[in-house]
Amino acid sequence: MRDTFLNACKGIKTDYTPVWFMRQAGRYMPEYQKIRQKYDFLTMCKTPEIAAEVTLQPVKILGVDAAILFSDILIPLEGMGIKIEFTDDKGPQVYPTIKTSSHIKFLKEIELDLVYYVFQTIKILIKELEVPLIGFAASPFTLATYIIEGGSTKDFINTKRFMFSEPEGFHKLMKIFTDSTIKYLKEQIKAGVHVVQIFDTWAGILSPFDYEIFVKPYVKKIIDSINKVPVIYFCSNTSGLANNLKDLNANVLSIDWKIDMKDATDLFKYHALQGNLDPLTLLGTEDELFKRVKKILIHGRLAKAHIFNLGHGVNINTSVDILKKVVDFVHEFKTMEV
Ligand code: 1CP
Repeated sequence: MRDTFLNACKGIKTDYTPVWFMRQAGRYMPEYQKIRQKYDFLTMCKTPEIAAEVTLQPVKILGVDAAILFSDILIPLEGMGIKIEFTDDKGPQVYPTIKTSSHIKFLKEIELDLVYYVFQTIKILIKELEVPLIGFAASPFTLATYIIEGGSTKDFINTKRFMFSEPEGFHKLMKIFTDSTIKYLKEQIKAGVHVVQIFDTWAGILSPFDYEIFVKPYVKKIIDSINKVPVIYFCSNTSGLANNLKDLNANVLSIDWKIDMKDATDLFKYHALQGNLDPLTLLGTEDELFKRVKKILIHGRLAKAHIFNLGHGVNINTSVDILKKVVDFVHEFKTMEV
């Protein structure tokens, strides 16, 4: 197996910078669209042969250094008594919603048998892959936003109302998600994933004060209970939360583009860093794009170890050819003059 990515996760300096992209499997890719026209998204996630095939697409087409399990952060809810649906217009829909403490009874700790297809997909993949496989879960807070709001949101009003009016109930919810997430990730590791990533996509909507109270203790518990494989923690608003993230025990911090890579290497000396290209630079000219890619790579050399990635997922309008050029550029950069 090509182990450059795995070494970087362990904080070992590598002879070239490994690269993969968050949301590297998805609708920007014609090969994905071809399968997606035949099946809805949830069917794709629940059919191990299809999920495995889609996981492999970016590895084969782009030549990235890691694969990420094709699934979704909301999938574990299916094992917790909650129904999920993905609609083309409104995005994910979740029900019943949990808007107050009195609704917590709808949620039960995860039953792994109900999401067996996730572990089957992993077992297929580890036989076929020549690069490491990343498993994942959402942080309890990010997952909670979907179950409280009933889907995607822009303002998080219900989430914050719950949090600030019934903090004890909110903590109870976080605890259920934390215990289930640990079980879920450990089962992915047992099935064979080489690394796990925790997605905290929405933690950045909180003040650092509230991050400390409502997010960090639970993320910390998850990270500290995973000791067989490296852990990557992705959190939006890295710059605003920098002081809060510093002492997390994750092997890798995945950072967004709102912090300069050089500043990040000063702040996070003991973590390997992953990131941090603005995904929408991929929609601009190659000249503008590669100026930024190069700058990130140069500063990434100052990190304990660096994995090139975006600061968030690939946008649907991105060209496959451009992504492939970025992969080649990152791989060849070691020999370039700076
Ligand atoms: O219609 C389609 O084809 C489905 C689009 C799609 C895909 C391809 C969704 C719906 N999810 C996924 C796959 C997915 N989601 C992966 C695996 C593929 C890969 O990375 O290559 C992963 C890791 C996720 C994780 C995920 N899902 C996150 C965290 C990462 C991030 O982007 O911040 C979040 C927030 C979701 C929720 C989600 N899934 C899908 C949608 C439309 C949404 C809503 C996003 C929102 O609320 O704005």
